[in-house]
Amino acid sequence: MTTRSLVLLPDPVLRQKSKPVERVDDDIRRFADDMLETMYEAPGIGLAAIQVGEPIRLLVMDVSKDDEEKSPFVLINPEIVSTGDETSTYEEGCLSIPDYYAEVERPATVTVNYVDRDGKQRTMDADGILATCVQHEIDHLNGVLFIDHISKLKRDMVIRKFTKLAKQRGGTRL
Ligand code: K1U
Ligand code: ZN
Repeated sequence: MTTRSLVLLPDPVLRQKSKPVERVDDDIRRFADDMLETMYEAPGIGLAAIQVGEPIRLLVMDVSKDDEEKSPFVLINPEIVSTGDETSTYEEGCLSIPDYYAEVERPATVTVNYVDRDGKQRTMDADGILATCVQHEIDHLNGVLFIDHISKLKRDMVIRKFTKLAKQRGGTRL
């Protein structure tokens, strides 16, 4: 397994809409394993393929706590098929926008259809942080960032800050 470089704001790659995965084969499984390793190393609780520069509809998540057994998920071609009526607000972060956090309100429960790493069609009923995380990651597959859910004033400030940092660093890869 290998870790991959993370794509950072304001890289335009993050605004691409990712394409469906046509076939779940060994290459995709290897890529999913690299994604999990990259997420654990960061560390993070989720990661979408576009965040490592691959515009395909694949994401990984593990919201287990440090003192719990690992609980990795690989979701290929995920689709939100329903959301509950209640909302919840969570302070979100993003590995592509390091060290910036903001409260985002989203549906508290979601049902997601997806294909797993064995190519099997599955359904996930998510609540709590898992529901927040899967919505954040599916947003990434559509070129949407969590800062798109906050005020324009705050968003513009964050984009300005990361544009300046990218110029100092000489790029948008970490
Ligand atoms: O998609 C990403 O950029 C990963 C992101 C996922 C996420 C976090 C919070 C709410 C929704 C989605 C992260 O993992 S940021 C890092 C983080 O939240 C974290 C890191 C270590 C331990 C616990 C949380
Ligand atoms: Zn993110």
